[in-house]
Amino acid sequence: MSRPPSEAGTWVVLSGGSGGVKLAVGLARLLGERLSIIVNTGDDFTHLGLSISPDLDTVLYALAGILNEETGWGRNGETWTFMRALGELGEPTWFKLGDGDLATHVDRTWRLRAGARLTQIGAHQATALGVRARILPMSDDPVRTVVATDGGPLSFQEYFVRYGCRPVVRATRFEGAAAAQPTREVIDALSAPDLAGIILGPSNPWLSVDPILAVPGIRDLMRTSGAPIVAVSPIIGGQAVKGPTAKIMAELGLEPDSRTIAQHYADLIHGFVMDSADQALKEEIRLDAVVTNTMMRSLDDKVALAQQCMTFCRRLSEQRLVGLRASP
Ligand code: GDP
Ligand code: FO1
Repeated sequence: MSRPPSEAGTWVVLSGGSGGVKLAVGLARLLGERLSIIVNTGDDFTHLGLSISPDLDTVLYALAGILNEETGWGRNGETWTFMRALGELGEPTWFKLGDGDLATHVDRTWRLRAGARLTQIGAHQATALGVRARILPMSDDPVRTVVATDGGPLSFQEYFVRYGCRPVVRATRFEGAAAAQPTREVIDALSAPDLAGIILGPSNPWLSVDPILAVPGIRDLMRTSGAPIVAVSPIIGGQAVKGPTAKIMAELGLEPDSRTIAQHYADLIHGFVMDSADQALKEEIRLDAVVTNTMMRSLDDKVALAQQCMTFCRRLSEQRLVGLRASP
């Protein structure tokens, strides 16, 4: 596969566990260790005594090239002896932990209990699996996404996995966020003097990006970084590529389209990337917008979209410099 020339400087992408991960894979191909991925930890939970961080796992496996691309979570070539034995003991089996995947959670759990920070454990696992990009949990403090549904509040994994996103969502809240702190690593990534751009991946704004932005300080760090901020729409032609984003938007009384996504981020971003299928909506977006293929099926698609986002950021930076020079 041909590799387009990468741009200078360091870059940050914000990601959940699906659309954002695909873009992160493309960016990592171009940038290696010059990329920091700030990952949602609102989906984290303790299950069977194990500390599970699903989005960190998915980013780690995807960048290490061992993600199960069919499910979009877990490792490829996985075996399930542990789950079968767990079922024989009458224990809950709704959340599936493959034998290889189990090692990630056991490693995380004992290291946390020994006093390590989630960030340090992520770095250790990334290095062990040969990942050069920096995978950064949004915080080392616990933040837990709670989904308020018609049937009452549900923890995120109950809503998402146990009940298959079927309950009607009325609101989301991020427990612990107000007291959480961004890590030193996140602060450093967002205040790097050579930061060239910040990209909000095409993740679910309400379930994956908002928890990151809810950590006090992160929005301000983004704004004061001086770097261009662009968001990629996770909605294509009024539908989510995967998962409940469009369903949740409708349940929250919002039009499930790219325009609504742009509005959601309008006070934070400088530019918006939307799919060619939504060309007709471009004029209604009150932001500088790039229309392109955002459907990432192949590695080439991921790298191409990553390159487009970087070129867009570069253009936004240059425009701002020209604007500054032109102002009296
Ligand atoms: P989650 O943590 O599993 O919910 O994953 P994310 O929040 O990172 O991503 C969910 C969103 O990814 C959904 O809204 C999808 O529409 C979007 N998505 C998945 N694949 C693609 C893709 O190839 N292109 C775009 N534009 N969005 C995608
Ligand atoms: N998603 C499922 O739909 N079913 C599962 O049994 C499941 C297990 C699982 C184990 C480890 C892990 O890291 C992720 C896992 N996921 C599973 C994915 C996951 O919980 C969700 O896709 C995310 O939280 C949303 O990003």
